[in-house]
Amino acid sequence: MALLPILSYPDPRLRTIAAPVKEVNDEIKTLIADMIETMYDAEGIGLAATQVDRHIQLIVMDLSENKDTPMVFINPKVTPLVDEKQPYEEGCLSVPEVYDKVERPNKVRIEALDEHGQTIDKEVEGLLAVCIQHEMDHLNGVIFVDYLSKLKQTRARDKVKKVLKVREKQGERQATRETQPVNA
Ligand code: K1U
Ligand code: ZN
Repeated sequence: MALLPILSYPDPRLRTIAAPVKEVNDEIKTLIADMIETMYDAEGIGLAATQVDRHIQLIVMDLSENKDTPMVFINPKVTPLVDEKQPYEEGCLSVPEVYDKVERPNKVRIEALDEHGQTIDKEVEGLLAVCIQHEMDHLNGVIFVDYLSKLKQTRARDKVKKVLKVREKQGERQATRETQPVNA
Protein backbone atom coordinates (compact mmCIF):
# COMPACT_ATOMS: atom_id res chain seq x y z
CA MET A 1 0.00 0.00 0.00
CA ALA A 2 1.11 3.59 -0.52
CA LEU A 3 0.49 7.03 0.87
CA LEU A 4 -0.76 9.37 -1.86
CA PRO A 5 0.00 13.13 -1.99
CA ILE A 6 -3.12 15.23 -1.28
CA LEU A 7 -3.72 18.28 -3.50
CA SER A 8 -4.00 21.57 -1.60
CA TYR A 9 -6.31 24.53 -2.20
CA PRO A 10 -6.19 26.47 -4.54
CA ASP A 11 -4.66 23.82 -6.86
CA PRO A 12 -6.71 24.01 -10.12
CA ARG A 13 -6.74 20.20 -10.37
CA LEU A 14 -9.23 20.24 -7.47
CA ARG A 15 -11.71 21.78 -9.96
CA THR A 16 -11.73 18.73 -12.27
CA ILE A 17 -15.07 16.94 -12.72
CA ALA A 18 -14.74 13.22 -11.95
CA ALA A 19 -15.74 10.58 -14.52
CA PRO A 20 -17.76 7.46 -13.60
CA VAL A 21 -15.83 4.28 -12.74
CA LYS A 22 -16.40 1.74 -15.55
CA GLU A 23 -15.22 -1.41 -13.77
CA VAL A 24 -14.09 -2.23 -10.21
CA ASN A 25 -10.83 -3.88 -11.32
CA ASP A 26 -7.52 -4.51 -9.51
CA GLU A 27 -6.25 -1.01 -10.30
CA ILE A 28 -9.32 0.55 -8.63
CA LYS A 29 -8.98 -1.85 -5.66
CA THR A 30 -5.34 -0.75 -5.17
CA LEU A 31 -6.41 2.91 -5.37
CA ILE A 32 -9.14 2.25 -2.76
CA ALA A 33 -6.59 0.67 -0.37
CA ASP A 34 -4.14 3.54 -0.92
CA MET A 35 -6.86 6.17 -0.38
CA ILE A 36 -7.97 4.53 2.88
CA GLU A 37 -4.37 4.43 4.12
CA THR A 38 -3.88 8.08 3.06
CA MET A 39 -7.12 9.17 4.83
CA TYR A 40 -6.06 7.46 8.09
CA ASP A 41 -2.52 8.87 7.89
CA ALA A 42 -3.91 12.41 7.40
CA GLU A 43 -6.43 11.84 10.26
CA GLY A 44 -9.41 12.57 8.04
CA ILE A 45 -12.87 11.06 8.07
CA GLY A 46 -13.24 11.13 4.29
CA LEU A 47 -11.30 11.44 1.05
CA ALA A 48 -12.42 11.86 -2.57
CA ALA A 49 -10.30 10.56 -5.48
CA THR A 50 -10.11 14.16 -6.81
CA GLN A 51 -8.00 15.09 -3.77
CA VAL A 52 -5.32 12.57 -4.76
CA ASP A 53 -5.43 13.73 -8.39
CA ARG A 54 -7.48 10.77 -9.63
CA HIS A 55 -10.53 12.12 -11.42
CA ILE A 56 -12.96 9.26 -11.02
CA GLN A 57 -16.14 8.97 -8.92
CA LEU A 58 -14.67 7.28 -5.87
CA ILE A 59 -14.97 8.25 -2.19
CA VAL A 60 -13.69 6.60 0.98
CA MET A 61 -14.91 7.47 4.47
CA ASP A 62 -14.55 6.19 8.03
CA LEU A 63 -16.50 7.80 10.85
CA SER A 64 -15.81 5.07 13.41
CA GLU A 65 -14.00 5.90 16.66
CA ASN A 66 -11.38 3.16 16.19
CA LYS A 67 -10.83 3.91 12.52
CA ASP A 68 -11.62 0.31 11.63
CA THR A 69 -14.80 0.65 9.55
CA PRO A 70 -13.89 2.10 6.16
CA MET A 71 -16.71 2.74 3.68
CA VAL A 72 -16.27 2.90 -0.08
CA PHE A 73 -18.64 4.69 -2.46
CA ILE A 74 -18.21 4.22 -6.21
CA ASN A 75 -20.28 6.28 -8.70
CA PRO A 76 -22.30 7.78 -5.83
CA LYS A 77 -25.56 9.63 -6.25
CA VAL A 78 -26.71 11.71 -3.27
CA THR A 79 -30.28 13.02 -2.95
CA PRO A 80 -31.40 15.41 -0.18
CA LEU A 81 -34.36 14.06 1.80
CA VAL A 82 -35.19 17.30 3.63
CA ASP A 83 -35.50 20.93 2.46
CA GLU A 84 -34.12 22.44 5.65
CA LYS A 85 -30.37 23.03 5.86
CA GLN A 86 -28.32 22.87 9.05
CA PRO A 87 -24.90 24.40 9.76
CA TYR A 88 -21.95 22.09 10.49
CA GLU A 89 -18.32 23.02 11.15
CA GLU A 90 -16.40 21.46 8.26
CA GLY A 91 -12.72 20.85 7.62
CA CYS A 92 -10.91 19.57 4.54
CA LEU A 93 -7.64 17.71 4.05
CA SER A 94 -7.06 19.90 0.95
CA VAL A 95 -7.54 23.07 3.02
CA PRO A 96 -5.47 22.20 6.11
CA GLU A 97 -6.24 23.91 9.42
CA VAL A 98 -9.19 25.89 8.04
CA TYR A 99 -12.58 25.16 9.60
CA ASP A 100 -15.89 26.92 9.04
CA LYS A 101 -19.63 26.38 9.10
CA VAL A 102 -21.41 25.20 5.96
CA GLU A 103 -25.18 24.69 5.70
CA ARG A 104 -26.40 21.47 4.10
CA PRO A 105 -29.46 19.19 4.28
CA ASN A 106 -29.01 16.93 7.32
CA LYS A 107 -30.62 13.84 5.78
CA VAL A 108 -29.78 12.33 2.38
CA ARG A 109 -30.12 9.13 0.36
CA ILE A 110 -26.90 7.57 -0.92
CA GLU A 111 -26.95 5.27 -3.94
CA ALA A 112 -23.58 3.86 -4.98
CA LEU A 113 -21.53 0.71 -5.52
CA ASP A 114 -19.13 -0.65 -2.92
CA GLU A 115 -15.65 -2.11 -3.49
CA HIS A 116 -17.19 -5.49 -4.39
CA GLY A 117 -19.46 -3.94 -7.00
CA GLN A 118 -22.48 -4.45 -4.68
CA THR A 119 -25.26 -1.84 -4.61
CA ILE A 120 -25.48 0.56 -1.66
CA ASP A 121 -28.80 2.30 -1.12
CA LYS A 122 -29.26 3.94 2.27
CA GLU A 123 -30.67 6.95 4.05
CA VAL A 124 -28.21 8.69 6.35
CA GLU A 125 -28.19 11.68 8.73
CA GLY A 126 -25.84 13.81 10.76
CA LEU A 127 -22.07 13.75 10.15
CA LEU A 128 -22.34 10.94 7.58
CA ALA A 129 -24.80 13.05 5.54
CA VAL A 130 -22.55 16.13 5.85
CA CYS A 131 -19.40 14.21 4.94
CA ILE A 132 -20.82 12.46 1.86
CA GLN A 133 -22.08 15.83 0.53
CA HIS A 134 -18.64 17.38 1.16
CA GLU A 135 -16.98 14.49 -0.73
CA MET A 136 -19.54 14.63 -3.57
CA ASP A 137 -18.65 18.30 -3.93
CA HIS A 138 -14.99 17.29 -4.45
CA LEU A 139 -16.04 14.96 -7.30
CA ASN A 140 -17.79 17.96 -8.86
CA GLY A 141 -14.81 20.30 -8.41
CA VAL A 142 -16.35 22.16 -5.48
CA ILE A 143 -14.45 22.93 -2.25
CA PHE A 144 -16.16 23.83 1.04
CA VAL A 145 -14.56 27.30 1.11
CA ASP A 146 -16.54 28.11 -2.08
CA TYR A 147 -19.56 28.53 0.25
CA LEU A 148 -17.72 31.16 2.33
CA SER A 149 -17.22 34.90 1.73
CA LYS A 150 -14.46 36.17 -0.61
CA LEU A 151 -12.62 37.50 2.45
CA LYS A 152 -12.68 34.06 4.12
CA GLN A 153 -11.51 32.45 0.86
CA THR A 154 -8.51 34.81 0.72
CA ARG A 155 -7.72 34.06 4.37
CA ALA A 156 -7.99 30.33 3.63
CA ARG A 157 -5.45 30.64 0.75
CA ASP A 158 -3.03 32.50 3.04
CA LYS A 159 -3.49 29.96 5.85
CA VAL A 160 -2.88 27.00 3.54
CA LYS A 161 0.31 28.65 2.18
CA LYS A 162 1.58 29.10 5.77
CA VAL A 163 0.69 25.57 6.84
CA LEU A 164 2.40 24.06 3.77
CA LYS A 165 5.56 26.11 4.43
CA VAL A 166 5.71 24.90 8.05
CA ARG A 167 5.11 21.30 6.97
CA GLU A 168 7.88 21.59 4.35
CA LYS A 169 10.33 22.88 7.00
CA GLN A 170 9.31 20.08 9.40
CA GLY A 171 9.88 17.56 6.60
CA GLU A 172 13.36 18.99 5.90
CA ARG A 173 14.29 18.86 9.62
CA GLN A 174 13.05 15.27 9.84
CA ALA A 175 15.09 14.28 6.75
CA THR A 176 18.24 15.89 8.26
CA ARG A 177 17.74 13.97 11.52
CA GLU A 178 17.33 10.70 9.62
CA THR A 179 20.55 11.14 7.59
CA GLN A 180 22.70 12.17 10.57
CA PRO A 181 24.80 9.46 12.31
CA VAL A 182 23.46 8.47 15.78
CA ASN A 183 26.54 9.87 17.63
CA ALA A 184 26.87 13.12 15.65
O1 K1U B 1 -12.71 15.66 2.23
C1 K1U B 1 -11.90 15.86 3.13
O2 K1U B 1 -11.00 16.67 2.94
C2 K1U B 1 -12.01 15.12 4.44
C3 K1U B 1 -12.71 15.92 5.50
C4 K1U B 1 -14.14 15.42 5.63
C5 K1U B 1 -15.10 16.29 6.39
C6 K1U B 1 -14.88 16.63 7.72
C7 K1U B 1 -15.81 17.39 8.40
C8 K1U B 1 -16.95 17.82 7.78
C9 K1U B 1 -17.14 17.50 6.45
C10 K1U B 1 -16.23 16.73 5.76
C11 K1U B 1 -11.95 15.71 6.80
O3 K1U B 1 -11.78 14.63 7.23
S1 K1U B 1 -11.35 17.11 7.62
C12 K1U B 1 -10.56 16.51 9.07
C13 K1U B 1 -11.46 15.95 10.12
O4 K1U B 1 -11.26 14.83 10.50
C14 K1U B 1 -12.60 16.69 10.71
C15 K1U B 1 -12.68 18.06 10.67
C16 K1U B 1 -13.77 18.72 11.21
C17 K1U B 1 -14.79 18.01 11.82
C18 K1U B 1 -14.72 16.62 11.88
C19 K1U B 1 -13.61 15.97 11.33
ZN1 ZN C 1 -12.47 18.05 1.57
